Amino acid sequence: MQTVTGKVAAPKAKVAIIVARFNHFINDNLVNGAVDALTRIGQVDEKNITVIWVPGAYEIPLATKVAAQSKKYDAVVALGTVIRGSTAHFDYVAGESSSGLLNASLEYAIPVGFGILTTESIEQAIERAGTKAGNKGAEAALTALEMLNIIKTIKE
Ligand code: INI
Repeated sequence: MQTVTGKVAAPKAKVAIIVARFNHFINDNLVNGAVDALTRIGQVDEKNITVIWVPGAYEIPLATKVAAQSKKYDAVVALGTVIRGSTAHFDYVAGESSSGLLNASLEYAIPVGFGILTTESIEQAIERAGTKAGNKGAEAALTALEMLNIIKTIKE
């Protein structure tokens, strides 16, 4: 029997963090968590991390697709916050963002760490952005690196 598991460290990886400006006071913490996890745990060189700001979560899939198409990055970390209480079109923004990211990931076979918070309230978002429920930006970053290593191993 052979088993494939992914390591997290990817010292040579080039990573794009694509993040929404909407709710940026929360997203700033997701970016900090992602950069910390990429560099401290993933051993990614800080000069190989590019942070790309887009208007909102709805725009993240397009930027992800273009980033993947450019072949400049080995992995993408998508970060944003969609809060149900603040928008009538929560389901559209959250749903389209999520399915658009999956689509880009599958089309270009590039790992996309999904760090878009979808919460009922601002409090829940804060909890997931570096307070009592951890930092989803860091989790998404580590997942992207792990998938990058798994894909590499599968292809070998
Ligand atoms: N964008 C977000 O990232 N989070 C939200 O909660 C949100 N709300 O509440 O509407 C949001 N809307 C903007 C959207 O992502 C687009 O930028 C906008 O519709 C223009 O295309």
